[in-house]
Amino acid sequence: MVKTVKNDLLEAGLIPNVEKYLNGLLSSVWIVPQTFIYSDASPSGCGAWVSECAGMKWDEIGLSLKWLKTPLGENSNIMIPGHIKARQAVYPKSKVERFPVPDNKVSWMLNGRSTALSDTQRINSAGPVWADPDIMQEAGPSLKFNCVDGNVNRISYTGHYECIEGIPRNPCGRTGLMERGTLGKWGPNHAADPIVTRWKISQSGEKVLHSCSDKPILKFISIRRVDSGEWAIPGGMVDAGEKVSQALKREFGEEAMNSLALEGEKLKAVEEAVADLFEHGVEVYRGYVDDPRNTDNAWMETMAVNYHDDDGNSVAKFPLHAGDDAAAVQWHDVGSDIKLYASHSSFIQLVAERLRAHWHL
Ligand code: RP5
Repeated sequence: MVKTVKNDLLEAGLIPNVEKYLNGLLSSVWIVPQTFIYSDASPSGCGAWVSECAGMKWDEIGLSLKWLKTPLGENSNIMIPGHIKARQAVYPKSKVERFPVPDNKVSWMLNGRSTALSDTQRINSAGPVWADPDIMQEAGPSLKFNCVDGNVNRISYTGHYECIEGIPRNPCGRTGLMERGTLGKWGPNHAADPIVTRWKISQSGEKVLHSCSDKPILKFISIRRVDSGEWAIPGGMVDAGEKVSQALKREFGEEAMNSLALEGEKLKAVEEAVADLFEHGVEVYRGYVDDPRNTDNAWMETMAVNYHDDDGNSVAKFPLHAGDDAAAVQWHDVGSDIKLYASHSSFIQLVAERLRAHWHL
């Protein structure tokens, strides 16, 4: 069975290193840069999922295997876990419980269920102002998906997504919860994640090498989120009509340098420092985010960009002050044991790979 699917994929010219993934690296649902999303639990469960797909045409299988692009290219071995935090039992900031979705029921191809909300459970349905209207109601307004709708970008980095009776469907499959949740938009919600890095330097001015990997240790700027208390990249939503490059700068300024509380000369100095640093970024990821707020009909996507200060002359001197929805801000060693929000750990791993820095052993 595995062979059948594998051959289909290879014939379609889609998965050059499929062998590796089918032979042991799979666990749960993964987004593999430049390769695919695969819905399965484990190498041993792989056969079960593949059996259920046996006999399906490539197009049908393609509904649960989706292509994503990252600039790191297909030589990257890094797999970005998709759809694990987006299935956590209790929906954030609520008492609503998701219907449990085991790994082999994530795919829309297979029968499964999600929790339908009652009126009292509905989260954010009556607002706030930046949120979409309720399109679930019979006479509800219709929105235009898979395109730029007014000044709202409803195009997904993952490609064309399905809409069933006008309601968009999560391209990574079932989450156990219907509707929009606390996200503002039905369908993709676009964010921008600036990953600001520098090397860890010893007192004598040398790069600090990790004692086991012998690779230099990177540091990155992280914020503690007010909502979940988790450490995260200082990213945020791209506003309607805003360019991603602007959102990257704005979010970093607001969350890591508290620019919203500054004015006059101080604000100007911060804006100039951020503008200088953000002149030369390298995109490391664009695509789906495994965010705990995701639902069957609304999900996070992001573009993550690395701004690396190689000689430590600019970023290291930044006056960091937490602001907006950040409770704290600090430099963290890449590869340390802190757990990061959503898929952020995978984005940091992409940066570590790019800069040949130490990552977890
Ligand atoms: C994550 O949520 C993105 O990666 C980004 O960091 C963040 C944006 O949401 P807010 O911080 O604006 O809540 O999925």
